[in-house]
Amino acid sequence: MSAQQNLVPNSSFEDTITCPYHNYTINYSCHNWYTSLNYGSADHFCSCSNKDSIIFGYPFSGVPRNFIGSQNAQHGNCYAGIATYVGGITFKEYLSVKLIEPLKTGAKYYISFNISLADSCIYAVKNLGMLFTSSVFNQGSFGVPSFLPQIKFTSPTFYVDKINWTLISDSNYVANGDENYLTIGSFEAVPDTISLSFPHSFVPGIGNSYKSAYYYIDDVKIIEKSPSLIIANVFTPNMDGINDIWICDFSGFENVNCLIYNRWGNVIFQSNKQIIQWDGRTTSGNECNDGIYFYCIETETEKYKGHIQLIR
Ligand SMILES: [Ca+2]
Repeated sequence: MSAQQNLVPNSSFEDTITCPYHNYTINYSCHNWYTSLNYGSADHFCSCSNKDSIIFGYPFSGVPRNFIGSQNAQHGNCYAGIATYVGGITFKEYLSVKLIEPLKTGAKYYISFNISLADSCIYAVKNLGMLFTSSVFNQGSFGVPSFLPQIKFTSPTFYVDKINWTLISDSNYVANGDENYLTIGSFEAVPDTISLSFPHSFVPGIGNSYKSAYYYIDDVKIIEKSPSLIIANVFTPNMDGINDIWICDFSGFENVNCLIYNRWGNVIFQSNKQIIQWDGRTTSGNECNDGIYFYCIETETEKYKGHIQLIR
């Protein structure tokens, strides 16, 4: 299997040009990422941002505390943020990046990012989108662009969580092959919104920022799904040196959980290794009998289920 490379560079916003500063946009402080400068601009937040102007006693662009709320990074010390809606005016911000390589025509991709609604916001949206473009995305001078995102993420209950990070994902995107740049944001002219009462964690936002649906964003992933993973369905653990071990190579995946069940549905073996090796014994070391066993292997992007015939 080829390595499951994330095609999003600097995917957790940790690689900084300089610490984010309140007068700057993400373009000035974060490698790879950019935002259209002639309208709203995506922001960058990092825990290193201590030279910043102080708002309510905290750095404007800091982590966890910043001008619009308080949030620890989902990963590392930095994240990004965009306004998807601001009440009463036409205003949107977009977060863009050039992919490490273009997506492949016909290939299937797992796509995900994490969001958290900023604490001071009194609105939340339920639709977010991801737009792929062949050339640099430019919002132009319009608040609401006429771009149709290839992927729409819709929450049945609005994205209201201000405490935790919410994982947003799509595991079935089939590429056209002209996807060089990705842009995250709200692509509806007038998004569906819900009004929120201030929660206990309320922190004041500056200016009109609290009248917005402003989301922190962290850990953006685009990973090609493996179409041709072959998992053996028979092995012969009789110590004759031939096919004695059932091996599955999941190297490249970050998280692997393999469970093997007997025909009564009991887990008899478990592995979190990227190269799974089962020698036909239970986790406690007892030899398993001839017969059919069942595997379930879950990774961060995929789930495989099937059966294995054990022959001694
Ligand atoms: Ca991060």
